[in-house]
Amino acid sequence: LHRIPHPPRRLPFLGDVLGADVRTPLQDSMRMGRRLGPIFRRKAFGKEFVFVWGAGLAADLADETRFAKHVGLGVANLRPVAGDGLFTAYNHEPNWQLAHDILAPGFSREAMAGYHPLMLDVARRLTARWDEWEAAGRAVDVPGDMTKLTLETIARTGFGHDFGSFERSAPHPFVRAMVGTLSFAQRRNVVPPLLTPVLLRGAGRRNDADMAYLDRTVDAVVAARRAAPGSGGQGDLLDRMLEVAHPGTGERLSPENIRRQVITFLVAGHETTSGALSFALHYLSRSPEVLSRARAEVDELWGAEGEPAYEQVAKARYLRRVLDESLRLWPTAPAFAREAREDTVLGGVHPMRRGAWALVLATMLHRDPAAWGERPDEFDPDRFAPSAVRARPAHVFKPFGTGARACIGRQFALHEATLVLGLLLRRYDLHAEPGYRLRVAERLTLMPDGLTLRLTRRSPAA
Ligand code: MNH
Repeated sequence: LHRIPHPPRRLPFLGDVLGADVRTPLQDSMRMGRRLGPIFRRKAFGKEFVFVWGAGLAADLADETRFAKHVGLGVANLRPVAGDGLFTAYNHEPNWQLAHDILAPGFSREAMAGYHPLMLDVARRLTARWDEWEAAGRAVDVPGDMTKLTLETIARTGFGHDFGSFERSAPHPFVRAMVGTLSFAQRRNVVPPLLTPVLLRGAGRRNDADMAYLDRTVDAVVAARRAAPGSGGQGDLLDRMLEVAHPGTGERLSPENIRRQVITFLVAGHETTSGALSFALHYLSRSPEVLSRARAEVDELWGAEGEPAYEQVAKARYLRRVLDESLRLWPTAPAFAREAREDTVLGGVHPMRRGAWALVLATMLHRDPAAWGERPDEFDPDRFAPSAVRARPAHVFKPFGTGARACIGRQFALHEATLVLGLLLRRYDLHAEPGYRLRVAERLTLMPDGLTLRLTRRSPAA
């Protein structure tokens, strides 16, 4: 451990909290990482965490024979909400493999093609709303509206449920409860456990109320489906949860586990995609050349009118690079933890005991000059041109995590986000607010804070 640097001034008991802000633990860690290098330690309240962001070390941690997902920190703090749902399950919990095998076919190409018309329908609701805002000359609330879009998308495609987000002016209470529990889980990382009952008492009570609200909402969604089996059309995620037995063992998910899975998918299935779309719109609004290239591609592939078919979405390669580049700079799930399966030596230098773990800072890994060159902070989608990708080492782009526990919804998110970005570019010119400087809000996930854009309808024959 002595080989791993840490900040110079440490306070007794409190640790490395000088200059730290409880609202931005991730961005504080990025600053520390810039000073201390590719692996560093950070201590808070008697607990010490190891952070890794160097390309070589992160690639070593991606070795699935020696390392696995670690359920710790923010992820562990979500256990009261998400239990042994897919995201928060411990590797050894039997419900992980069971649910993974039952749900994975829900993300196959065929399943995705089935979701496509519903995704289009939700996108239409967004543009109907943005048309009104445009006509009124008002700026749109980008993260707010992207959250409406992605929540409706996962709720309708996965669970046949309509939250009616676009018919509301305020966020749906489900979103407020979700943001509450995510923020609470993050704050529990930065408050000493012994003081949590005192410092977070009021917040703890609100959190209990938020969790109860999430449970009630989900129970109602499940009850509605049980009352009307088959209403999920050609079989959605909820049908799989309720009706599909494990292909090998014949085992099924328990009602309590289904509850945890529904919460998991409703939350994991929209919060990060919303952030990804929002960051991409921010960069597009500030990069006219990128925008016109992406738009030209969409015009050519999808035509000026009408809706793209399922297969046409993945063909928008340049637009996909825009999205990848946004996820490089601001991976909206900004860190993930890896633990040693057995005693091992990280990078041939740092001994780790079985069970020891480190946090991979994806935001910094994605800016390591060793992999990304001398100007890693610049937005440049051509970094994802095939030749550039081939020239880079493996395991340096990890917005969806790594290994067996990587994101199950990756294709879902990429399809949805590419589709929506394309539709928006085709329809509107985006005007950044002149005074806006990107601020990143943290609640375990990342979101551009206070981002608004003005729109004008594109002239049809542009
Ligand atoms: Mn998703 C796991 C990022 C969209 C459902 N997701 C992960 C992990 C990352 C991640 C990183 C791994 C975390 C860890 O190692 O601890 N996810 C994203 C991002 C987007 C995203 C950046 C959008 C952009 N995720 C989605 C969508 C869904 C989803 C959409 C569902 C429809 N993600 C999950 C689930 C897991 C997960 C479920 C847990 C998988 C497992 O452990 O088996």
